[in-house]
Amino acid sequence: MSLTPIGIFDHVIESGDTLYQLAQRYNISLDDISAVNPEVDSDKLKIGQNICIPIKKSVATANIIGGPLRPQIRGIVNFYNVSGGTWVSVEVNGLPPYQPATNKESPIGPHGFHIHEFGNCQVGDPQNPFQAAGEHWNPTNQRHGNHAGDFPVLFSNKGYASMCFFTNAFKPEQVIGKSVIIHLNPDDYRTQPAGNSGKRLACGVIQKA
Ligand SMILES: [Cu+2]
Repeated sequence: MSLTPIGIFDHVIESGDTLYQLAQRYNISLDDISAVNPEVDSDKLKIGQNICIPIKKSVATANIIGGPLRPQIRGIVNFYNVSGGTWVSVEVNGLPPYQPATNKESPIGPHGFHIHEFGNCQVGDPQNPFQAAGEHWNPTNQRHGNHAGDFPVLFSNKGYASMCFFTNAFKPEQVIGKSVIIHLNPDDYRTQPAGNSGKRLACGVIQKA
């Protein structure tokens, strides 16, 4: 994969590809493709040719809302269909202030952030909320750190976090009906099964966009 500006990715033309099919596959219009590929003649596509695909409409989305441990959290996660996997964008407000680790306690932030297996954000026990979301989404039974639902931690900037990243672990349609969870503590990417990332601050059900 070659590097492209944020908001655009490369699709390498394979046998049988047409611009119409690419527009369908990536949930954009033919005009969207033409706008970023002014030189490309749709009747003369060559195998191996690079076509720019603008990232426009997400396939799946989750509205994140804080639970009883941090009610002010609000955020959105979008899942875009890109070549070879999924582009995930997240924006969150209202995260708690950072607190360094002590001998007894993990640091508060950066925040563990994952896809969990069930699309259920019922609070349940207010001291230990969002257990109904289940464990990490781990369809291929990997060790923690390599779960399909393992994401980078969220860095808070005075309560605000924004991040985009690529994963080849799933396509956006596969996570519809699951949930995203933001935790109090960082993920250590080694403790089984959930990375020791502590209580669940916020939850969002992933829905079709
Ligand atoms: Cu989690």
